[in-house]
Amino acid sequence: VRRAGRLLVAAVIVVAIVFAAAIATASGPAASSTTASSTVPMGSGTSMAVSIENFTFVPDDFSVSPGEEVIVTNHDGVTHTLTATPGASLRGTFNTGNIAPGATVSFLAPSDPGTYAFDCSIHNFMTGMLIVR
Ligand SMILES: [Cu+2]
Repeated sequence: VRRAGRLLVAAVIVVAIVFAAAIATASGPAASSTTASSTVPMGSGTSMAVSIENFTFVPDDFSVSPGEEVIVTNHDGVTHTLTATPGASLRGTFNTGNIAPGATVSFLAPSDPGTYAFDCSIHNFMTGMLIVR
């Protein structure tokens, strides 16, 4: 009877070990997927929409995350650009190039936090400020 009891205890221990291993295995993938989502670059999955209307950037002052996509749509009948002002910053630059009437162009914000002045390289009186948080 004692021997059967010891065998039962041993069997329970084995079952407990196998069960614990199964739990550890099951929680493994969940833990690694959490790690993967935290390594997604900042700004990914989000974007900032900017319009150009009546020779004005709307909004003309906005904040984005480092590397966030900025989508610029030109609603005017003439070509515009959204271009980092030359010399405004040594940390990064951006330029949509020419945006034809009705067209949409996107670019990625600089990765270094700071304030970046921009204008339309065709109409320098069109100005704005991009802030990377
Ligand atoms: Cu312009």
